[in-house]
Amino acid sequence: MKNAKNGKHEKQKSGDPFEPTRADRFSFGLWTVGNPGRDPFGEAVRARMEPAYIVRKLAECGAHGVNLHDNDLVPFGASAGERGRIVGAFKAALEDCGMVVPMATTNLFSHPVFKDGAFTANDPKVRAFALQKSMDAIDLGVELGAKLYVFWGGREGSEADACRDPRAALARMREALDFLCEYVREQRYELCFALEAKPNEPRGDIYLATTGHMLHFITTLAHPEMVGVNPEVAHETMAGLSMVHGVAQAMEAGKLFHIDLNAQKIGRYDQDLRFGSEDLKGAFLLVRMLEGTSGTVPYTGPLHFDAHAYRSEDEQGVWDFARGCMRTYKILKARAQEFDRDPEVRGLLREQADAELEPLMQRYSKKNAKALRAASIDPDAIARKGLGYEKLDQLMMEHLLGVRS
Ligand code: DIG
Ligand code: MN
Ligand code: MN
Repeated sequence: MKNAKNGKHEKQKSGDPFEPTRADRFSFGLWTVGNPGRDPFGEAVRARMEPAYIVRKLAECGAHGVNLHDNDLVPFGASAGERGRIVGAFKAALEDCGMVVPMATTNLFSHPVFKDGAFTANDPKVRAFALQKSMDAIDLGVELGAKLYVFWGGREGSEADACRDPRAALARMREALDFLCEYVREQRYELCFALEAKPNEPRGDIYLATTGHMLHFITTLAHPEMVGVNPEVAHETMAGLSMVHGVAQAMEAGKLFHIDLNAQKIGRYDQDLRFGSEDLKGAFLLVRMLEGTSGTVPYTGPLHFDAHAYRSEDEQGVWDFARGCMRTYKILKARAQEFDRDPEVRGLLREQADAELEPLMQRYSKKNAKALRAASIDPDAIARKGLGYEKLDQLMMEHLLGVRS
């Protein structure tokens, strides 16, 4: 497996167009493939895997990077000596396998101290502890080469909503993020933040529930230029929203700093399923937008699968899951390229241009308003015209189903 050139592990070229390569920028969190299968109704079904082992196996699968929460690597309360030894072994595995750490984050949800939240907790000592832990975890992420830092406020929420005014929660979240932005600037770290929304679970309601909420919240921060979003398929779907529309708004705002890819059935708990394994049309349209196959500017950040194997699986099933995430992404990318090259599709998508009307609407002026009001528009004629979307969607389905290329 070793490449003579630099001793790094290179994928054997199998000729399979859907085999992942480093260039695909696929990443997995230690907690994803390392998920032992524990759930609220049952114990772990898989043994714990050492981080260095996960790095080697992900490299074999063709991944580019591995992400982590601080405590995925360094146990809570580990001594400085233990931290040094653990981080050293992890760095050696990364170096040996030619893997990188695109993103890091803090576990602000497992330890009971965070039972009322972290940055938004009513107890100032909890909020202070969350900042201490986050600064340490940011140091670790930067030491491992991360350029992105995710904040998922898993416990930032409520059940008994009289416990705090939600506006106080927002103010505390802003205080914490502004503080940590200043920390990163003072340390001269090359690091951006990405905020991840989720509507509920583990809290009855989580503040800043969707990517749309986050996009507004970012505008209220002291350093909004340092902060973007990390939308997750399952979380937007849990909120009953379109992931594609949320990601589109983030891209349009220049705020898609990271993305959590997985799959989800609507109306369920956070399933974090293998990418593309539910809502295949949604996954296709998401990949189409991320890859810009219709001619739009593509997303160039990490493609992170925040997902885990079914509890039914053994370790082999975990690697089947990881390969499935990446293969499905690459297959959908190829299908989207074919779809946007299809002459019939392009004909249906050709923009209805109107050289007279459009300039009048693009900028207000008295002259434009007068001309617009004078324009002759026949609403009944327009209403009678079909738009061909049935044909367009059927063509998309046929590309997806592989009967049209
Ligand atoms: C869950 O969707 C969250 C946490 O796993 C982590 O903080 C974040 C990073 O992808 N996603
Ligand atoms: Mn999730
Ligand atoms: Mn996530």
